[in-house]
Amino acid sequence: MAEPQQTRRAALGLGGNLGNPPATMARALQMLDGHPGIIVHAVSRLYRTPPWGKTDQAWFYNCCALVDTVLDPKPLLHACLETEQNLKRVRRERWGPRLIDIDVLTYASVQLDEEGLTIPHPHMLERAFVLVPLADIAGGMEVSGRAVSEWLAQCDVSGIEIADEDVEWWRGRS
Ligand code: PH2
Ligand code: MG
Ligand code: MG
Repeated sequence: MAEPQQTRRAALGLGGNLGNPPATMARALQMLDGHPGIIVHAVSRLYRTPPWGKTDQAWFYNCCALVDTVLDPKPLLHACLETEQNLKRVRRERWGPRLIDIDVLTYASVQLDEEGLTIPHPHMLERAFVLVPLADIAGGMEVSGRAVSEWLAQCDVSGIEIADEDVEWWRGRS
């Protein structure tokens, strides 16, 4: 008989600033939840966030999710990228360009630095648009030696707004 597969908890960051990001992000979370190896355990509130890095672009919507998964880190990343691609393809064909970004932020207590995948996500601890939603669902989680809420306390959160405070915002939306 096959070994029972171990479930690990991972944190994902989702964002977008083109088209209808809340609908696209909701669809992405539904698709991930529908993956045979992934269960969405918790989703943060939905936020509007000023663009970070390249600032002359539209504001983003951002959220974070905790997932339970039997997938190893690389296959989990591939499931995220596949979800992005499915959504982009559908959107491009039917309603013009839409963008979504799904990043693997953490995976159990794994530290990994491979081509195309670094865990914890290398910029997550400097980015309020990651830490604010992540603190909703995993404020006590240790990342690089400190709790998410401690990293957040050091971070500039100016401009960030709650767009939907119902943590079920992603269910039943298309
Ligand atoms: N993603 C980026 C670059 N800048 N800024 C915000 N507010 N939210 C994002 O998701 C974001 C960003 C590249 O992944
Ligand atoms: Mg990103
Ligand atoms: Mg990405």
